[in-house]
Amino acid sequence: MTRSKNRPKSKMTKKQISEYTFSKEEVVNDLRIAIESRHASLIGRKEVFMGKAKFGIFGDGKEVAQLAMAKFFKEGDFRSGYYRDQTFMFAIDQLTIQEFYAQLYAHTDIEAEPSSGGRCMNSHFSTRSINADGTWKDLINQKNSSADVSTTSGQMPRMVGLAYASKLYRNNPELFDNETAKKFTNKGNEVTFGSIGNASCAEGAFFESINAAGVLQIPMVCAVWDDGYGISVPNEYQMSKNSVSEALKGFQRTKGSNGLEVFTVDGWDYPALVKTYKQAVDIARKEHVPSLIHVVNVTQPQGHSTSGSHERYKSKERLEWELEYDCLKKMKEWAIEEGFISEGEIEVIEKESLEKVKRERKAAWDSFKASMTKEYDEAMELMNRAVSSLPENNEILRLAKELKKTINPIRKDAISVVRKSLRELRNTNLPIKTDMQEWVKKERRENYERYSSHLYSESSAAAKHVKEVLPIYNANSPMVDGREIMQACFDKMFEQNPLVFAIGEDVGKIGDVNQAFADLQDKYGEIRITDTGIRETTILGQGIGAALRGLRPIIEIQYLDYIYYAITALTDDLACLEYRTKGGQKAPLIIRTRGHRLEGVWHSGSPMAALIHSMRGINILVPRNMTRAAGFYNTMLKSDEPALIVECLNGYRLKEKMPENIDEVCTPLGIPEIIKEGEDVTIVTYGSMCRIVMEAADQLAKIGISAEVIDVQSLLPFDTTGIIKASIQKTNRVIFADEDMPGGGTGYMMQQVIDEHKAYEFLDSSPVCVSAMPHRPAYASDGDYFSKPNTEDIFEAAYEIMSEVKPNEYPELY
Ligand SMILES: Cc1ncc(C[n+]2csc(CCOP(=O)(O)OP(=O)(O)O)c2C)c(N)n1
Ligand SMILES: [Mg+2]
Repeated sequence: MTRSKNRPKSKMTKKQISEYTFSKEEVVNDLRIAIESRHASLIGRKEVFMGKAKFGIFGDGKEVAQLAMAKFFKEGDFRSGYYRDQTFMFAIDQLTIQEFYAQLYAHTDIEAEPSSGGRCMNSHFSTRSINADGTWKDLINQKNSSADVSTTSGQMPRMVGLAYASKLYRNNPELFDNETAKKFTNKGNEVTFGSIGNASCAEGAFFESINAAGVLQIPMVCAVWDDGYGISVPNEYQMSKNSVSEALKGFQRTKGSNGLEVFTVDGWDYPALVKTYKQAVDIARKEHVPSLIHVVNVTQPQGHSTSGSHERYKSKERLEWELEYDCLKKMKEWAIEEGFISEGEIEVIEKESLEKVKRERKAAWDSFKASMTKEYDEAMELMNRAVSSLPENNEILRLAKELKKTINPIRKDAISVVRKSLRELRNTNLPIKTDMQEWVKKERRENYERYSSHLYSESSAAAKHVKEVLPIYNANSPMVDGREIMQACFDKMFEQNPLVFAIGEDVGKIGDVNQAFADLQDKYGEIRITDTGIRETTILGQGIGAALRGLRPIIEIQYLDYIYYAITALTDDLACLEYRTKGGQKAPLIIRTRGHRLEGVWHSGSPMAALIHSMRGINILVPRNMTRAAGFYNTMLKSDEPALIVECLNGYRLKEKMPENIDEVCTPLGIPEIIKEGEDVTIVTYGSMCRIVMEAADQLAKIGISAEVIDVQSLLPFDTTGIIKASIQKTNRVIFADEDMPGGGTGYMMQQVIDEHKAYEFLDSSPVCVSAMPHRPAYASDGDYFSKPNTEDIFEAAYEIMSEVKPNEYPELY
């Protein structure tokens, strides 16, 4: 291979120089992919400016590096990347140009747009891991991409987890012949390929992930596409030393230490990129050592996205440099110089590629338009009939005309006019009214499927299908500490299912801070019950990635208050995973934590509303004791959905009777339990508050007030059978009580019961919420008493209601 004098010197470091022989066919094919990808970007931007798509973000300028990345990506491997990776997806044959455009237009059919069924902005890539019935595909036989998120660095924690799964599969001998594992792994040889933008490396999740990868020693090869900017902000504002690889030098592994391989290579230097990737992937696959490949001098020919133009923030010199160092230009020059291709041949490829991209774009647009035609035609027909049925109504005529002249009508246009027309038909009994009503109902159903399905699993393994199994006790069932119930439950899980593993701060050697995993590391090995660093985001990421690859993680967040450190991974990634892929991926991850009452500002939080409203898509379970908690773990393990299980911090030393069937007990989701029957007032609560409410109920009973106490048990899903409404039908009065702030968890419960379940019709008194003070709880017992709801508060809330009903019997207390 000769080097031209004119071409700048490669940035490859010495260690990167290893042999790789290119074939003509390979180079020509790569060039063709890159050229097609560039045309796809250029035409994509025009589509947005023509108003056919709402927003566009493209991978131009990063084509060549992605060809190199794709070259070493094998079946079973995973990608965790971001919106610049279209060329990679084309090169691994997991995205067609037509599909690329289908996503730009938001085509809702997964056959047309398999990444997200039209739910995600363009350039959010993913492959489908699960079949229509919710069962796993053989991921070991396909090339996989986990589902992108828009948030910069959101892909990083999951990247760690996907790579961590290979480590678990390689190091746990019990999984070598496991039938399930065979769908996901060949002895842990799979590599996870990542990508991130230079500016996004300034995020905490990036540094946490790099550190975790270096500590864990996992097969993760992460590229940084460095175009010098994050939208308009240059590197000097983003990164120490202006360079992520410079900043990360201390992470470079050395003899006898862990860490990463850190490479730097130019984004226009095709052979150097290929060699670098070869080396990094070889190391990852063989040794399970991670790499960071800092791909520098990358360009962005069209600027960041369709939202602006880069002329506003790039200097003339920079723009000129970008033209000169455009990776396509450089790759072509190299290929000609090396004799792989002639200029004439390139011209032919350019022409053919442009034609192909235009063809595929048109096919995507035609198919997108056709998917709307049925609704439009149906609505138009209904409107025409409405016009003739009610000729004197000018509004219907106006709406019909409006629909008729809409250019490129979308579903909203069709449905909106029919809904508005129904208002005009309200006083008639015309057949068109019934037909329109039926049509709107049908549309609601179909559009629910298009835009709102798959928030939770829709398979036969959905958590809601797991049946309740009650605990069985015998005459000799011992009373034990709550933590022993948990320990017995986990012991059985590890024994019975080799795919189960647990990680978290202090869960390994000491068996968690409350010892529910005590002795289990000794019994099942360090690979099954593992200590981690203090890094909640990547603990979550380890769980998500491993669950995406068929394992059954139980990951622990040491205290509920610390969950905020993992909130982005929870809300942006896990909670919307099944939704944003329209049922294409799932991560049945169990998140274990403990919360509610204990001591002080950061150790007794119960921010349930914050979680309920940021984590739709994850089940949120709040057992009042450890037996119910064990039942939830068993339920979730039988299901294919993720859950957050919040154990009661003050429950580990309380005595409970050990069930005989601890490995079988299943607490059902969405089914509250009436823990005390009563007639006068229903008190709805959960978690540690159950004991306080029960104490108050006993005290109320002494003065003749009969409270019915209901433990909600699961907040998401919430009372799916109407038990609370039925109780209110009996008592006609209700109190919602929890430890969250005012308007938080209680506000949510009240909305569910009064608004959603329509229990207001049975109420004879105003519903009452008892919650904590609107600040974090103060320290020590008095801090708890004056910050959180206590027995007296509950007693008095119920008393006050009854005092309004029977003032003579219950005169005001004070
Ligand atoms: C958490 C978060 N913050 C901000 C944004 C808005 N945003 C989207 S892309 C982007 C710039 C990213 O730059 P870089 O990482 O260098 O990637 P590039 O687009 O240059 O390839 C920003 C600020 C976001 N999507 N997510
Ligand atoms: Mg950038």
